[in-house]
Parts: sequence; structure tokens; C-alpha cells
Amino acid sequence: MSTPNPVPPSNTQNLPFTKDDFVSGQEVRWCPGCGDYAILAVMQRTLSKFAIPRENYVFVSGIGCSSRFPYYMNTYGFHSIHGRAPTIASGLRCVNPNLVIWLITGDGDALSIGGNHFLHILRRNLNVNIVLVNNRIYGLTKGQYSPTSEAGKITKSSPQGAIDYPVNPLSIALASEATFIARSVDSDPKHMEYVFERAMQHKGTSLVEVYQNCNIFNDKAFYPVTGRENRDDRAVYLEHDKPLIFGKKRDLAIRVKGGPSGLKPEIVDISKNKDADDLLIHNEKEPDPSYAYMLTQFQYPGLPVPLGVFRAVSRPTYDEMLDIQTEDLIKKKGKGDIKNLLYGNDTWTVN
Ligand SMILES: Cc1ncc(C[n+]2csc(CCOP(=O)(O)OP(=O)(O)O)c2C)c(N)n1
Ligand code: SF4
Repeated sequence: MSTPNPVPPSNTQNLPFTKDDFVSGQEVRWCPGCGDYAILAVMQRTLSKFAIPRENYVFVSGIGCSSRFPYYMNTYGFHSIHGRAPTIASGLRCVNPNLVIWLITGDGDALSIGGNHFLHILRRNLNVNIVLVNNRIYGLTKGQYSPTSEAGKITKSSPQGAIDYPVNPLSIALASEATFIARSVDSDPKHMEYVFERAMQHKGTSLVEVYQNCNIFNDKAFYPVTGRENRDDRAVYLEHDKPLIFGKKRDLAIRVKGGPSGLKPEIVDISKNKDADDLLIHNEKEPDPSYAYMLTQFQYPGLPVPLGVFRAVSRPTYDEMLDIQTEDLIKKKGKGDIKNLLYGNDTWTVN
């Protein structure tokens, strides 16, 4: 049994499903105005673009506001324990190659208590899609600072200001050998839909970070970059094989200067440098992860914050290799027998 990629290309014509097919009918218990509503709606719409029945999807989550997601999807789901969704998703992936698995996690869930599990699912490259709902706070437990909260942040658990340095989820993912990483924003549903679709089509672990607004405990945390009036000047939408062009007048781009002290990305005004031929061209397929890592480090002010697919490279998945290894062993040694194993020679009695 070798693992198929369970996801055929999406389509927009004559599909058997609509967004409503994926709505569970459970009462949604997020605060009015929470960014999670937009993420949920986009997910339901994304799935309706594939001819895959509801029974073939499983949503797995840990604990947090965003982790209530599986209740609201009319698919199979596990609302599991804090930080441990990757273990459940990994087990499912290994035993059932026909499922499309989505893991929904928060910044606290994935990067604090679940940090260890998060890095291992990424390095193993299991065929699982992860949505990391980042609101830079613990929402469910009422507003303590999280691993992505900015230094100096005043919260209920850091009344004098947080003295931790925050982690960058996409940089960590690359350090863990992630094959697909992307970022979107809850206030840009069209873009989020595109990114979810791309993630679902990726074979291997895909990670999509979504900047989400927690309007109760961390309102407008991303607004300086992603607010409607700011986004054009402070964010850059990545497009494969195209320069990183941004700005209200589309007059700004990025170039990278090299030197003994390392690579230095900088902004170029292309209205003044009309012939600039040294612009950075986005390559999501670049095998060397240092290129994507450089993009994950772009921060406003200084550089625009990238949105879109940073990296999409191909590498055999853990589940695929496990199947090959198992088939090989069966060929060599025949099918295993659990009873023989339990009562066989390699057992002993403890007195
Ligand atoms: C073992 C354990 N430790 C701590 C908690 C408390 N707890 C529940 S959710 C959570 C953090 C939630 O934050 P995040 O993952 O960012 O999700 P959000 O609620 O913001 O969507 C914490 C610390 C718990 N449920 N279980
Ligand atoms: S506390 Fe924040 S993240 Fe949780 S439901 Fe309310 S607005 Fe959303």
C-alpha cells in the first residue's frame, strides 16, 4: 500500500459540494467580531472547491479558542489536548492514507506547550495541513502573553511588560525542515482561500500562519501592517517568479545586497530606478531554505511583511516512506502476527 496524494486539483465547475455542506450547524461560541469566523468561513469555502466527500476530512485541534474549529466543520474531527494535535494527526495519517487531515492550532497551543510536537511533525513531513491561528495572545484563558507576543507587551500575566523575546513561527518551521510555509490574514478572505487551497494540494506538511484578530484580548495586534489603509505599503504579496512589488502606487520593490557581513535586503523605489535589474524575484521552489528564511525575517518598519507562499518544495513524506518500509518487511518476513509477537520469545516475566 503506497500512500496516494488524496487531493486532486480543485475545480470551480460542476462540483458536488457547496460551502454549506461543510457547516456543522453547531452554535459557534466565539466572541462577536473574532477573526476566527472568517477563517472558518474560508475553510468551508475552500473544501467546497474539491470533489472530496466530507467523510474523508478530519480536523484535529488542541486547546484554545481556535481549537474549537472541529465542532463547526461538518466533517470528522478531534478536539484533543493542549499542544498534542500533531500526535493525533500523525497517527491518523500513518494508518489511513485516504484522509485529508487539517490540524488547527493557536500560537500558544503550537509554540508553547506543543512546541516539541510542532517541530517533529514538520521535520517528518507527514502529509498533513496545519493552520496556525496567530493572535499573539492566549485567548481562551483570557489574555496572558503567548510565545508570539511582542517584547514589552502588558498583559494579565506580564503586568510590567513581557521580557521574553517572541518566536517567529515561520522561521521555526523552516529550521524544522518544513516543505511548505505560507502566511495570510483573517481580513483578506480571498487571499486566505488561495493559500488554503495551495496548502491542501501540497504533498507533505503544509503550514499556514494566519494573522487573526482577537478583538477582546489583543485587538488590532496586526493592524499596523494589515489594516486596510496600511496593507499596501507595509505588506508584500509573494508571487512565484515575480519581483516583490508593493506600495499604494506599486512603486516599491526589494533587492538584496550581499557583502562579507551577510545578505541585506533593502527597498528600491522603482519609479526612480526604472531600469533596476537587480530586483529580488520570488522563488517558492528554491531548495536552499535560507532564501525563505530571509523572507520570514522581514518586519515592518524597515521591510514589508510578506504574505503568501514562501516555500513549496517537494520531499518524500514520512507516511510514504513508512508504507514502503512496511511493504518491504512484509515481503522479506511475511505478515506479522500480533499474538506471536506478544507471546513469542522476546517476552519475560517480572517477579
Ligand atoms: C495542559 C494544559 N495546560 C494549560 C492549559 C490552559 N490553556 C488552555 S488554552 C491555552 C492557550 C490558548 O492560546 P492559543 O493556543 O494561542 O489559542 P487561542 O485561544 O488564542 O485561539 C492555555 C494555556 C490547558 N488547557 N492544558
Ligand atoms: S477571546 Fe479572542 S480569540 Fe477567543 S473567541 Fe474571543 S475574540 Fe476570539
